Amino acid sequence: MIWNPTKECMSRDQMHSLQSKRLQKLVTYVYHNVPFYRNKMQQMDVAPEDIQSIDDIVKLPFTTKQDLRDNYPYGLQAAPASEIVRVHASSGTTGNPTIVGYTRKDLAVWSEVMARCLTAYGVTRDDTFSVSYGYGLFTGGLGAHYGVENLGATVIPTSTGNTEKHIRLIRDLNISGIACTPSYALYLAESLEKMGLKREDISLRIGAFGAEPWTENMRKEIEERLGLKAYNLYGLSEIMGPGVSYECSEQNGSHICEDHFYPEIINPETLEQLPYGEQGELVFTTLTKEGLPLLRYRTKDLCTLMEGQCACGRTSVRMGRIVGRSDDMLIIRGINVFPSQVESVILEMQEFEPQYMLVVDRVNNLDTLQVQVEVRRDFFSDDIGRMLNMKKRLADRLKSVLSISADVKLMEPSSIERSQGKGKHVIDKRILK
Ligand code: DLL
Repeated sequence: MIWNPTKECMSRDQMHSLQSKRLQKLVTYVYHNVPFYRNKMQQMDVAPEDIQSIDDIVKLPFTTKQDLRDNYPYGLQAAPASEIVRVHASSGTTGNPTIVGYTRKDLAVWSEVMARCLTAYGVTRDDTFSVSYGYGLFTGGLGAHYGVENLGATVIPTSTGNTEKHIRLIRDLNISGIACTPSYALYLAESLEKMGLKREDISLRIGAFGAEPWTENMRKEIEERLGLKAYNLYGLSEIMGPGVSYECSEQNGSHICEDHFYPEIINPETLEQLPYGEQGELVFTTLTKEGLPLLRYRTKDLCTLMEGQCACGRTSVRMGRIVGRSDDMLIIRGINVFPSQVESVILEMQEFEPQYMLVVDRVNNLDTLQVQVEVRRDFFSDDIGRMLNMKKRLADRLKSVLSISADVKLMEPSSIERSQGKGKHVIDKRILK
């Protein structure tokens, strides 16, 4: 099923002309309503009339998270305060949070794009859907919530916390779909097992997972343990929240809601646009947003874009999995390492739980990487020979994938802290020193 075939299956020519029209309108809007953009455009000697088609987007300035922080709280907001009906704030460990105001129309677009996602996953009005992203300033909870309601399925706003009660509701209310982070899905699976329940005791069939990077191996693990089909859901607060892109039944990349969010991939060093198929930093322009419209927002997310009609019938550009964020990328002894590479290796081996932590340090001016990983209960033993062998096999495999050696530390079952929101997988002591 397709929620909005007119928009999701539009010909490329029609999409190009719709995007062009919307970009022209957007540029005029921000030029007149956001001094930050007017100044930037004047410095670059670009006027709204110079933007005739979506291809002219390269003439426009980029926006960064730092720009949002520098203009905290409302400096980049384009709509008057009286038009803003909701505010979310993005998480951030340092500096000012990013404040995102939505007009009534923005919220309507958001629940429209979320309904597209859920429909692509196979959710129907007959489903009962648990939203277990955090409700509050984080966009995950309310964003998914209104999408489920718009589609007409039943929403259960479980949020995070109280996992046992949640599992009882999943069982007793025949909850068939769930939206949460992949980390929380695993935590749920573990809690289910601890309660002595099996996946056959519940009837989850669809999962909408996102808000953090996850791998194909993680998908298999979650599907296996919860007995559902796991789909990718991508988004970010600055652009809207969840619903920017979604997987369909083909699961060959995530379809971008391109009529609202125009994607580009750039080389993060030179800032030049890269062709489809090349990996780089993902950039979005919000084509229809009123509250906080952004030109060429640099997400820091690294991935590729793909063109071409999908077997599902949708024509939109798709994005590959996020391999990591440029600010997640660790540089260890000069080599780029992403936590997702480690996750993938760990999950290839049946001995390990998908629970791991990368501890990076600098000893005598040399970077060190320790990979702490939990051994599954069935494989944990006091047979030292067996444990050493397991450790060596993981270390060898990590070395061949990462091109640097890592010290593997085998951890007891349930010893690494679980997350109900976005998982934490890195401790970089070099920064703390
Ligand atoms: O995480 C919005 C969201 C909520 C998306 C629920 C999906 C589901 P932020 O907190 O602003 O917003 O974080 C955005 O999270 O730039 C990516 O680095 C990462 N991210 C989000 N979805 C995915 C995904 C929400 N499916 C940042 N795969 C983004 C990988 C993701 N990374």
